[in-house]
Amino acid sequence: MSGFKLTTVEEFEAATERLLETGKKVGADAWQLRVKNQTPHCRFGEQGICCRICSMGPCRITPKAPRGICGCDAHGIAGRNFLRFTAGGAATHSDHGREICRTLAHTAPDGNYKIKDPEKLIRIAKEWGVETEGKDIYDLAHEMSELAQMEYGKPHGVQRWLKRAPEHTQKLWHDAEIEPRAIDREVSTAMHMTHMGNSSKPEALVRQSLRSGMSDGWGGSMAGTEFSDVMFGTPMPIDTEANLGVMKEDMVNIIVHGHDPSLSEMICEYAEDPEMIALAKSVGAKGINVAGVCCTSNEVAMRRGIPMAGNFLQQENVVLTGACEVIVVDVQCIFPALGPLSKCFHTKFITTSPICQMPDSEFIRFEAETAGENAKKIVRTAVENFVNRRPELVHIPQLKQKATVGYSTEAIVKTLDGVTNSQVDELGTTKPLIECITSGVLRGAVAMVGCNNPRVRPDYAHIELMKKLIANDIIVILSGCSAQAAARAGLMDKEARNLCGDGLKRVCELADIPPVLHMGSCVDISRMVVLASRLAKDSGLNISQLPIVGCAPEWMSEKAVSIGNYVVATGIDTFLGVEPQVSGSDQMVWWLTEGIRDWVEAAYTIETDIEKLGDAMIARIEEKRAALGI
Ligand code: BF8
Ligand code: SF4
Repeated sequence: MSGFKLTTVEEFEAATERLLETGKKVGADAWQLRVKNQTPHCRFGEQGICCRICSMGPCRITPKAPRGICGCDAHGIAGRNFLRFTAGGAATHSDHGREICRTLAHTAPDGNYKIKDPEKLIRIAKEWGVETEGKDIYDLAHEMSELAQMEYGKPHGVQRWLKRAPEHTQKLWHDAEIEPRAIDREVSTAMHMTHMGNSSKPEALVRQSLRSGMSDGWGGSMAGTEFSDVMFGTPMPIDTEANLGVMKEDMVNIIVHGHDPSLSEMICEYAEDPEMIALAKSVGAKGINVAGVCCTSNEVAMRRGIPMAGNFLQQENVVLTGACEVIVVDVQCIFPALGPLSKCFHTKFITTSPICQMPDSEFIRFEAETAGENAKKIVRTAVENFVNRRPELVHIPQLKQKATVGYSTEAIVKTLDGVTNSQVDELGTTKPLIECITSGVLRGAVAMVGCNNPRVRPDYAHIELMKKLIANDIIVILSGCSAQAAARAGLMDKEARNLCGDGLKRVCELADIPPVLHMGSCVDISRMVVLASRLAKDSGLNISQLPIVGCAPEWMSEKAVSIGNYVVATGIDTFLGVEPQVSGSDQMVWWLTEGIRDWVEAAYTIETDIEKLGDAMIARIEEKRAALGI
C-alpha cells in the first residue's frame, strides 16, 4: 500500500488540542469553550416551537400553553420557522450566485476577469435560446449576465434551468406547484407567508420551503456554479494537499475563507505576482503561500490546486498556528470570533464585502471594477505583516494528505468515457456509470454534503460514513466541508481505493480516480442534481428510481436546509445526521419524512446515530436496486 495511511479523527483532535494550548497562552477564546457555555441549548428553540415574529410574543409552546397569543399552534410555529430557515439559506446561496452573474458583466479580454470556458458559455446561451452565431464572446458574456440577473426578479415564468431535469421530474414540480418563479420572489413569498397572521398550515409551509429551496438549487446556486465555471474554468481533476500542514513556516501564509471565487481567484493571481514574491523575499520569507478554508477553499482547490487548510470548525485553528499573516474573507460561514482571536496574534483579519462586516477586522472593500488593486493591497498587507510574527507562538501541526479534486459533472463524464471510449456527444454520456451500477459493480452513489457541527464529533460522521460506504461499493460524491473532511483524512488520495469493496476498487483503478469524488463547494450541489438528471435521462429511469441518496451528517446552516429541500424535491432521498428544528411538531416531522414523498417521490430520513444512518442509506440503496430488479 506504499505507506499510505488515513489520518484519523483522533490525530485531528490531538493537533487541535495542541493549538488550543497556544490559545490558552495568549488568552484566546475558542468554539470548544463557547459550546460549553451554551450547553444545554434552549429546548424550545431546538424543537422549533418558539415564535418571535410579532411583539405580542415571544410565545413558546408547552403542554400548559398549547397556542401562542394569536392562537398559532406548535405545527404552525415550527412550520413557519422551518420556512424562514430555508428562505435564509436560499437567499444566501442565491445572492452569492447573483454576485457571480454581476462579475460576469465585468469580464473583458484585458480585464481582471476573463472568459476561461467560452464553450460552456456558448452551451448555456444555446440552452437559453440566445443567438450565439458571430457574436464576440465578451458581448455574449455581458448579454448572459443581464439575462441571468433577470432570473432573480422576472415577473413571469419559472427558472430557466428547470428544463435540465427529466420531463417526469418537471411534471412533478409543476403538479406540486413547487416550480420556482423569480428567485427573489420565492424568498419574498416565504417571508410574506410567515408574517404574523399568514400561513400556519404545515402543508403550505412545507410546499413553499421546497419551492424556496428549488429557487436556490435550480436557480441561484446553479447560476453561481455555471458562470463561475465560465469565468474561472470548469474544474477538471487536479492534485492538491489538505490539512493544516499545508501552511508553511518559512513563507507568508494567506488564508482565503468564505465562498465567492471572485475574491479568492484574484488573491491567488496576485500571490504569484513577481513583485509581491520579491517583496516577500525582501522581508525574509521564502515566498507566498495561499491556502483555503471552507467553500472558498473548494473553489480554488478544484481550479488551481490551491491547498485546503481546513473546513468550518478548523477556521480558528489556522489563526492558532501563529503563522497566518492574513485571513481574508468574503461572505458566509465566517466566525465573528476571528476578530478577537486574530488580535491575540499578529494575524490581520480582513473583511471585504458589505454583506459581511465584523468588528475587529480591517475592511478592504472588494469590487469587481477594482478587483486587481484590491487583491494586490491584501497580498501586500500580508507580506508586510510577516515580520510581525511571534516565533514563540508558531506551531503548524504536521498533518497533511494528498488529494485529487475537481470532479465537476463534465469531469466525471469525461473520466468515465475515457475508460470505455463511448463518447457520444460533446458532453459525453453517463452510460458507463450506469452500467457499473446496473451490473452491481457499484451498488449505488451517495452525495454527501454539508458542514461541521459541534453537536456531532467534528468530521467523525463524515469520515466514518464514507469509509463504510466505499467498503460497500458505494461511490461517494462530495461537496462543501464534507469534501474537506475527506481530503484531510486522505480519502481523496487515489491510494484510498484499497479501502473499497472489490467493485469500487476496480472502477477506481480503471478510471484512475479516488473512491470519493470532490465535486466542489456548496453552490456546486447544483452539479449533483444535474448529474442525477443526466443519469436519469441516459438510463430512462426516474431520478427517484436511481440507487442514489443524499446525506448531510453534520449540517448546521440555513443554506444546508435549503440544499436539503432542493435535493429532496429533485427526487433524491436525503439523510440527516442532525435534527432539523421541527421536532416540537409531529405534523411537520411527518410532512418532511413522509408527506412530501407524494409530491416529489423522495423524503428526509433523520437519524442521529451515525452507524444507523449509514445502515439506513445502504438499505435504501439496496431497496431501490431490488425495485429495479438489478
Ligand atoms: O456553504 S458546508 S459550513 S462552508 S454551509 Fe459553510 Fe456548511 Fe461549510 Fe460552504 Ni456549505
Ligand atoms: Fe406569538 Fe402569534 Fe406573535 Fe408568534 S405570531 S409571537 S405565536 S402572537
